[in-house]
Amino acid sequence: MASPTVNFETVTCLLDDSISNLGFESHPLKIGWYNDVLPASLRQPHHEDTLAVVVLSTPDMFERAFLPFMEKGCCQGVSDPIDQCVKHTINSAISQSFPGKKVEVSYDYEMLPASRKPKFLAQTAAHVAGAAYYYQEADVTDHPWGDKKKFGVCIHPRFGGWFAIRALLVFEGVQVGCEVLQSSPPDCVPSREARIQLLEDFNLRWQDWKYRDIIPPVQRYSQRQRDYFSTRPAQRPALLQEWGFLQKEKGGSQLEPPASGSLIPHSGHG
Ligand code: B12
Repeated sequence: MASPTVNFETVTCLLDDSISNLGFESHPLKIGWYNDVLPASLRQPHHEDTLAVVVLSTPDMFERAFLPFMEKGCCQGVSDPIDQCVKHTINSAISQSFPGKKVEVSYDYEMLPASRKPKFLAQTAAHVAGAAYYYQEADVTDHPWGDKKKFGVCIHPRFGGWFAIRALLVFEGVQVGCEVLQSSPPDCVPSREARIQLLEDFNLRWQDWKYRDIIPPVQRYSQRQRDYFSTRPAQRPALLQEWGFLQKEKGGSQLEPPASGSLIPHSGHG
């Protein structure tokens, strides 16, 4: 069977066939849209017309992909279980949907070895793809924080803050024509007051989940998913064992707590 044509219109349909029922969403973009807002040191080393896709996980990912992945005993070694599950899901989807195509994948938890910078800026990618508005300090007129830096946060039009940005897929050699126009992400937090609230909730008290409810979401993380992500990464293997998803093996657990040299300080985040 001939492989299907991959272009801006078809790429997310093809991908969604394998990953949407597992709690993932995909959004196409052109590399130029991403590179245009970044300094040279953070740009993707691809032609501006190259097709890319940003992949998000939705609240369903935990029950539809992660727990079954653990149940099947697919989690091996020391790296973070969520990261392993996301990688496994995306790699399988690529081989199934784009056989023979060269697709370069960068995950949210990966850093460039030389610069120690993230391999891709997940929030910038989600914004330029029109998937989730990236609210930054600069989006608050006359902000009240002086020189105390506030990290920005993306808000999804349906899930509010109840999602994560997992990967950037670059389809090397697939070019997007100039007829494809970029669309802005929905600005679901338009007022200055709500943006201040959002950035303060995200920076000062993200552990209480409140920033995620800045707009009423269609779905939130389940209690079990919240319990998992509220647990420190080093204690998560013990929690999975308690839930019966990891067997204790002689001489140690099947999964050790993530090594301190792990890729990004909080990989496996939600
Ligand atoms: C390093 C990191 C951290 C660090 C530092 C925080 C930070 N933001 O730098 C620590 C460990 C503290 C951290 C903590 C958390 N993090 Co964190 N983190 C990251 C990570 C890996 C890289 C962020 C980074 O270094 N960016 C580099 C800086 C320089 O980028 P920047 O500030 O966006 O600046 C660029 C833009 O402004 C751009 N730009 C300029 N002009 C314009 C104009 C436009 C229109 C646009 C779009 C862009 C743009 O240019 C700048 C660069 O020059 C990302 C995943 C990733 N790969 O991106 C997750 C990520 C940002 N973290 C995330 C989360 C959820 C958290 C936590 C809540 C923990 C958790 N439960 O997972 C906490 C929140 C803590 C807090 N108070 O901020 C989520 C945010 C999701 C969202 N909805 O936005 C991400 C995206 C991970 C994910 N998989 O979803 N994090």
